[in-house]
Formats: sequence, C-alpha cells, structure tokens
Amino acid sequence: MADLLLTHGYFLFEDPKELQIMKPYAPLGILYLCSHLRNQGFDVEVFDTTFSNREALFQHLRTEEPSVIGIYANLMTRGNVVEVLKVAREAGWKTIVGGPEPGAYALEYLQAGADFVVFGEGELTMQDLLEAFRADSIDSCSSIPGLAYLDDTGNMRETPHREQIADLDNQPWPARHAIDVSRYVKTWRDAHGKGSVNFITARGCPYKCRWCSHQVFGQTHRRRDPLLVVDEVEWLLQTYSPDMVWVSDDVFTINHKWIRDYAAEMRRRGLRIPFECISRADRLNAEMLDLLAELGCFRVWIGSESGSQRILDAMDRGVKVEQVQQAVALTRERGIESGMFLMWGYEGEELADIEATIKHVSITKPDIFFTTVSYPIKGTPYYQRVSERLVQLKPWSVSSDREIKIKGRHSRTFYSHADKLLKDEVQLARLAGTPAANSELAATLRDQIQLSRAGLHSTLMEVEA
Ligand code: B12
Repeated sequence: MADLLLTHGYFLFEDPKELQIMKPYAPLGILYLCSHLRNQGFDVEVFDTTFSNREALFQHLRTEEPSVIGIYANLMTRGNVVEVLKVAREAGWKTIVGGPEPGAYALEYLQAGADFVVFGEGELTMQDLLEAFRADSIDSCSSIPGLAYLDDTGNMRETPHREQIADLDNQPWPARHAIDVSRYVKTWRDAHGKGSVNFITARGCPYKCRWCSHQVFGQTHRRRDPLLVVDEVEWLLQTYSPDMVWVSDDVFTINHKWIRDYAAEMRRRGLRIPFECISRADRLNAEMLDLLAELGCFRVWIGSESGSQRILDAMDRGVKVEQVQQAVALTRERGIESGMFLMWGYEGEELADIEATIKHVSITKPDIFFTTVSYPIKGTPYYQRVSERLVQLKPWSVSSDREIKIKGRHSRTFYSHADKLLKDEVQLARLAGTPAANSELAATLRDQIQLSRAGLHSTLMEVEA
C-alpha cells in the first residue's frame, strides 16, 4: 500500500471535443507533487487517467487497500473529480483535492467528500499532511498552513496562508517516469505526425487580467535557472525523442534576459527543437522573436482578447491593440506562425467593440485564432464583478464555471453570429489582393457576411434572462 495515490479527473476518451483535438499533455502538477514527495521518502503512485477510464480508476480504488488519495481538479474536471471523491470515500480512502479550482470552491469540495482542500502549490502542504498521517496525528492538521477542512460541527476551517516555494531550482523535475509519457508522444505523433512533450520554465504570472485565474500561484512570478531548464530539455529530447515541445508557461517571454541566457545555453549545447509557447504582445519584440526563431519556435500564441482598446482596458490587460498587430507582423516576418485568443461578451462590450475586433483580426491576419464567450472563473475579479447576475443552470457538482449564465448579457445566438461574421470577414480579408478576391468563394463569403451582420443586429436586443 502506497502512502499516497495521485490522480486527476481527466479522461481523454470520454471527451469528444478533446478527442478531435488529440493534443494531450502530461499532468505536470501531480507529477511535481510526486517527485517532491518521493524525495521526502514517501511511497507515491500516480494513476494517470488521461488514457484510462473511470471504471478502471474506480476498480482500483475499490480493490486496493485504501490509504490517501490526492486529486487534481480544474474547472473542466470538477464533475469527474466529485465522482472520484465519492467512490474513494466509500472505499475508505482519505481524500485530498488541489489544483486551480478547489481553492475557489473549498466548501463545495469538502461537502462533496474531500477531507482536505489544499490551496496553491501542493508540495509542502502535502508533505506536512502525509507526515501528520504517518504520525497518526490527524488533529495536528489544523496547524498545517494552506488547508481547508470541515470541523466536527461541519463548519469550514481554513489554516493560515502557505508561503510559496522560494527556490524552484531546489525542486526535482516532475516525476514523468511515474506515468507513460511515451504514450502522450505517440498519441500526438499518430494524430499529427509529430510527437510532443511539455515542460515549464516558471511559475505564476504577474499580470492582472481580470478574467484569469491566479488561484494557484497568485500574482508572483518565479523563474527557474535557464541552465537547469536546458538540462531538462536535453533530457526530454534524449528520453522521449519528441518532434516538438510545448513550453506550458503562462507567458514564456516575460523576462528578456532569461530568454537570452536560455538561448545562449541551447546554442552552446547545439540544441534546437521546434516548439510553441504563449506570450503577450508587450513582451515580444524583434530581438525576442529572433531568439524564439533561433530556438525553433514555430508558433506563438498571443492573448489578443479584443480589438477594442476600451475592452482591453476594462480587462486590465495592459496591452494596446497596436502592440498585438505589431507583434503578429514581427512574428510573420520571421516565419513563425501566430495564434490568437479572442473573447466575446466581456463586461461592457457593445456592437461597436465587436466590429472593432472583427476589423482588428481582419487587418492582423493571424494564422489561427480561437474565440470563447467569456465566462467568469470563481476567484477572479471578473467573477466578483458579475457575481450578482450569475445564474447556475445545473447543480454545482455536475456543471462548470463555463456553463454559468450571466443575466442581461447577449444571447448565445448573438455571439454565434459574431463568431461566424469574424471567421468570414477574416477569410475574405485573406483573399483580398489575391486572384481569389473575385472568386465564387469570395462572393459566397460576402453573402454570408451580410447574413451574419443582419443576424447580429436582429438579435441585439435578445438578452439572457
Ligand atoms: C498546460 C495547461 C493546459 C493544458 C493541459 C495539459 C496538461 N495536462 O497540463 C491544456 C491546453 C489542454 C489546457 C486546457 C484547458 N485549460 Co489550462 N492550463 C494550462 C497551464 C498553462 C499550465 C498547467 C501547468 O502545467 N501548470 C504547472 C503546475 C506545476 O501547476 P499546477 O498544475 O497548478 O499544480 C500545482 C498546484 O495546482 C497544486 N496541485 C496540483 N494538483 C494537485 C493535487 C493535489 C492533491 C494537491 C494537494 C495539490 C495539487 O500543486 C502543484 C504543484 O505546485 C495552466 C496555467 C498554469 N500556469 O498553471 C492553465 C489552467 C490550468 N487552465 C485553465 C483552463 C481554464 C483551461 C481550459 C478550461 C481552457 C479552455 N478554454 O478550454 C481547458 C480545460 C481542459 C480540460 N479538459 O481539463 C485554468 C484553470 C482555471 C480553473 N480555476 O480551473 C488555468 C489555471 C489557466 C488560468 N489561469 O485561467 N490547459
């Protein structure tokens, strides 16, 4: 019987959308916990659910001798995690949840069957908890920082705040050998012709975008020593022979000196691997993009969010629309693809802002863009701002923050017209100046644009009740 079983509630084969995308990545959070706790002498196992199914996990929980289970949860996996909690408890396991969501819904998770909710980084809190369990002094848990639990009367108790790990370089790499990372690489390769692995070079994002969840790392930003990151990259390449990598940092190019040092070390060791990463327009310039290109970057994702400066300012995004346009142009000059994230329906967005976004994307012409209708993540200033207008359509345990309705906002139909309009306008803009500008396709797009714009106007007064 291990001291701890770590798992997460993500089942790739049960998720039709993710199956279409087929770009799974190893769950780094629980792998970091695993390596840290193993280094402290605990016997830790990982049940990676990604390629498994809930029956197999439930079977494991029912047949193994119960000890402690630690489950990662985010806003998409809540329903699954609640089910796992129920089965684990019934089978006699002590249950702990952590990750980006539970801290914002501590009471709900405790009432759903968690014995403990861990806030923020889990390494040190889990270590203290396992030590308390080992000493059989469960009462001492009330003195462990970074926790919530229910007391004998069913009231939630929160222990003091847990300080973050000061030096990430003293932490071990994630315990990738605890799971089958090669299966991730193979899944990528089978679906896309390229195998990929992920790693992080830093923790936390210092920016204050009002809709973004800072539940785990707050507003801090801690970077790893670039030389040690290169060690990990070198090991990843030797061990898994991926064709590309994904740097899963929130903003890879925050610290320009760091990127210079990292690039210099990769150059010194003769390492180059195609990769994609996320950045911000204000943290990209010609020098950074030259270095990214040299390192093998083939795609940079830039949070663009809106083409309306008024909305960007309302989000506290800290970026100018023109900066995004310049960053995409600089990216293109270096043969790097640009990907853009866009958001509809943020507080205060009017038709004119939507048109501004459409114009912005049509002018900028990123290689790919994704749109989302904004949703309030619990714990964010955006959630706070719209909290009085939120309508939970389904019970908490079987829904997610993505499904919360915001009263008074435009209807889904309205945003689907905006989406269609955006896609067609951008496609038409791409045809401009080419022989296809007068093609049948262009004529069809113009017709569709007219229809979508009419749809947008006719649904303008439809609001969520
Ligand atoms: C990589 C990533 C993805 C990858 C996931 C691949 C993977 N398996 O990692 C992809 C692209 C698929 C993805 C998708 C989505 N993501 Co994402 N993603 C990230 C990102 C950028 C990095 C994750 C990471 O590796 N972190 C590094 C590790 C070290 O941190 P960690 O996982 O949080 O783990 C620490 C603690 O949480 C804690 N901990 C973790 N597990 C456990 C378990 C226990 C028991 C305990 C005690 C503690 C504990 O200790 C760990 C070590 O300190 C984070 C942002 C971030 N910087 O974390 C967003 C983030 C996790 N994603 C987020 C969101 C919203 C999504 C999507 C819903 C987006 C969308 N619109 O589709 C989807 C959901 C997909 C799904 N079905 O689950 C949010 C989650 C918010 C929330 N409250 O849940 C985050 C936090 C971004 C944000 N700031 O808003 N994502």
